[in-house]
Amino acid sequence: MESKDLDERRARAPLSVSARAIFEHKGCGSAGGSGKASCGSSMAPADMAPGVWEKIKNHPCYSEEAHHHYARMHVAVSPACNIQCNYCNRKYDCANESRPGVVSERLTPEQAARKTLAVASAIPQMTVLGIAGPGDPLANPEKTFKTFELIAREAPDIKLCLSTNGLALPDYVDRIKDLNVDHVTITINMVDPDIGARIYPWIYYQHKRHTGRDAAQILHERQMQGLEMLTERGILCKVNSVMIPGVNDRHLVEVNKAVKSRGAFLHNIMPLISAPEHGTVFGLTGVRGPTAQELKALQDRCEGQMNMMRHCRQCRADAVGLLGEDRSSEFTTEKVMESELAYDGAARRAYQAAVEDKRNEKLAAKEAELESLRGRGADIAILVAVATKGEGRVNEHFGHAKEFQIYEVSALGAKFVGHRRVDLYCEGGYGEEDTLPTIIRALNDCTAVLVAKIGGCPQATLKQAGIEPVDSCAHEFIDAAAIAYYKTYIDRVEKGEITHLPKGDAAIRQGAYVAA
Ligand code: CLF
Ligand code: SF4
Repeated sequence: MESKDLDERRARAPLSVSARAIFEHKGCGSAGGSGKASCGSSMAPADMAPGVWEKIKNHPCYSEEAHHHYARMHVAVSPACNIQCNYCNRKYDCANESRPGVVSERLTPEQAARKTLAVASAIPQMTVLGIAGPGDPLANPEKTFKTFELIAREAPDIKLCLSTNGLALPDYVDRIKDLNVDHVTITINMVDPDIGARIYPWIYYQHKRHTGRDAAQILHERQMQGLEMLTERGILCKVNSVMIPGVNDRHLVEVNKAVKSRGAFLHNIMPLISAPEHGTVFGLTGVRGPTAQELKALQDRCEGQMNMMRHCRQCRADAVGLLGEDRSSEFTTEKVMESELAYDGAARRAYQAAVEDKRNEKLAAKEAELESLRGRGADIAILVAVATKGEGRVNEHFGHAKEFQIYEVSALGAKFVGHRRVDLYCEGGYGEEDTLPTIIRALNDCTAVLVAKIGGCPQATLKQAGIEPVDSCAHEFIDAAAIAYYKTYIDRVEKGEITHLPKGDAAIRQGAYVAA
């Protein structure tokens, strides 16, 4: 009840100008297929404040379309945590941003700054430096802020980003603002302390351990306060929520409303990854993760309210590269300390200008395909899976894909709705027949899979499973290829060659990701 009162008071409170600009932006998903520019294009949407667009356009997490082109890196400088989540095992990274079962290499702030410069030299499209673990960055404030200070001085073009459980956030908002940290993620899994007590066994706050409902109440109030303080200062806030079936799955709609009313820009609902071998309370007590369709249904339900992020890869605390790829093994401390730094701001700007040209080319291709789609297939929506290694193109072989991107295609166009991690089909040049069933389970709700190339054997097995393999669009832009496939699908339905049938559900891979 206390929480509800707090909610109502906050909902009535006036929003700052920047918070209102965010609040009033109706969401990327709603504009996706209309043909007008959205968060998914390289031009500012008509309904978004230009200042907000400047902050998100090259951020791979805040803009879905940017994540095909721009990379982020994390530095693991924050080992300690001030709370306990039932989906976390402290042997590993913070599962608020990382999948359980992943261990990152711990760095000092000086090592972290050197690593950032090394990565910025080698990967000119790396635009964002995030601190997201392995514990909570604000439970390690000196290490976190020292790292940001060093990077702001040495590489001012890199955006700074922070992810926190929010408990200590109100104490550090002014420091975050002073350091020009434009993006802060808060993991908020509940606004009802009774539900919170099922997720958080304890928190450590003001030199005291709190447990049960009391702990969840404090955490909730600190999270809401921190979110409001950030949005009042014009700092973009993303909220991560872990969807825990049977615990907070229905409740996350309330969370969505509460964070939207406080000016959060983006909501990222992530699946619980839960298996006994992770050693977490949820894993050991049989709390399962959601299926792909359960996750999508919840994200769809919240999408009318605000921008939903669906491309999160729950990446490790030392992740490097495009979302979905992991180049952290190329930048170990040993390699970074030995490497010659060649940070060149002008070269980075030139590279990024070329990336923007490609983005605009991609947008033009999508618009052209969309135009040819007008009025077709009004009530048919299908999912297609895509094998890609970046640049928004169908450019990966079926057997080399570690994940497939999922697009929902309808008369409104193609919309990114998620991704599915899979085990590699092709190892050492040979197809692993054992992995095919797991790939099919991950793509079971898809009508087709668009790939750059695919062998005869997996083609036959996919067809038997009702998933059409398509390699005729190799190296084309994804949106345009997906729309083109949709048109051929509708043609065949209209001619009576095939029958459009609803598809089943699909599985989200529960194993911890291991970098290749
Ligand atoms: Fe890192 Fe997080 Fe910043 Fe992105 S990740 S701190 S906002 S730069 Fe992104 Fe990775 Fe998902 Fe995080 S895909 S886990 S949402
Ligand atoms: Fe683990 Fe992160 Fe939760 Fe801390 S906040 S207990 S590190 S998941």
